[in-house]
Amino acid sequence: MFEKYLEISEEVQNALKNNQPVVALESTIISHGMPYPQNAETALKVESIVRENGGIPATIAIIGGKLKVGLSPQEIELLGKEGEKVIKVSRRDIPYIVANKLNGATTVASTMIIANMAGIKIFATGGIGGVHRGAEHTMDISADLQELSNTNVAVICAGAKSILDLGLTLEYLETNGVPVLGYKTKELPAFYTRNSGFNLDYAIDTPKEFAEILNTKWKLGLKGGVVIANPIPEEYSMDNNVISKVINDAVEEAEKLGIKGKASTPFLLDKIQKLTGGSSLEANIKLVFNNTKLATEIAKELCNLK
Ligand code: PSU
Ligand code: MN
Repeated sequence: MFEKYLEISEEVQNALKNNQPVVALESTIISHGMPYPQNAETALKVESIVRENGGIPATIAIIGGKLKVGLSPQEIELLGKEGEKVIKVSRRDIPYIVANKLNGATTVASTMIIANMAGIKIFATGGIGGVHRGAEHTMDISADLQELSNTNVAVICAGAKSILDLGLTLEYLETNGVPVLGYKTKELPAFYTRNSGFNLDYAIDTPKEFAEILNTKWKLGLKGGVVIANPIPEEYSMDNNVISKVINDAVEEAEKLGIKGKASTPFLLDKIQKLTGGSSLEANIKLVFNNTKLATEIAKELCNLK
């Protein structure tokens, strides 16, 4: 059915066939999450981190209407260079972009969908979308959360930025039956910082234990994803007061300008990077590397269980 729209690179196909660990990677983070050239450089470095740790990277995007799993360095460079000109694609955007043979940068939600079609279970990124502050009025809730409740892919992230209402995000995930598991922590990390003040139920100490939980969930037929929350390494974490102030200013400005819908998250990310003079970008890059390494380790353990 969907196969005619899907294009999996030969390397990724072979890896999947031979039960080798494959790690999915998203492309909205490239086109809309970071400035050029750091975006493309980071995406390429992330791929090499997967390889160094014994896995095969599968960066996902829509290119000329094809759901592509495993991009060439040229395609990654294109997504980085074109930046905001590449359409940000979440679940609802896929049909239009594919039917019109366009390029699209995939969010966590749409990357999960395509990874699942390809048979990839582990996906590394920076942060997930969530329930936005003020969502009780705007109803701005990322489609990422809905996808996590439906699609069997684990997302390794550094929690979520406090551009979101982290408490409501956790409530939403709980309602939808999505496990949120901390790596060696019982506190939801807040992306730039290791702490958020919100408790998690379970701290998991090893990649093997994560793999066992994932395997169990899916063997039981409990559909949906898992959020694996991996705190930013201490040495790269930002000062909580500094980053909270910047985020508050960014959220206030977005409200003043009436930024809404899919433009909201990219606007806030860009504003934060500008207001911190690049130090947040550095933290962002480092935490993505950290998540990539953990994701690869979990992918390896999951292969061992099969
Ligand atoms: N949060 C980040 N960096 C990102 C994103 C979120 O810290 O790059 C991107 C991801 O692709 C995520 C998307 O899936 O933004 C969420 O967008 P929205 O809130 O419009 O669903
Ligand atoms: Mn939204």
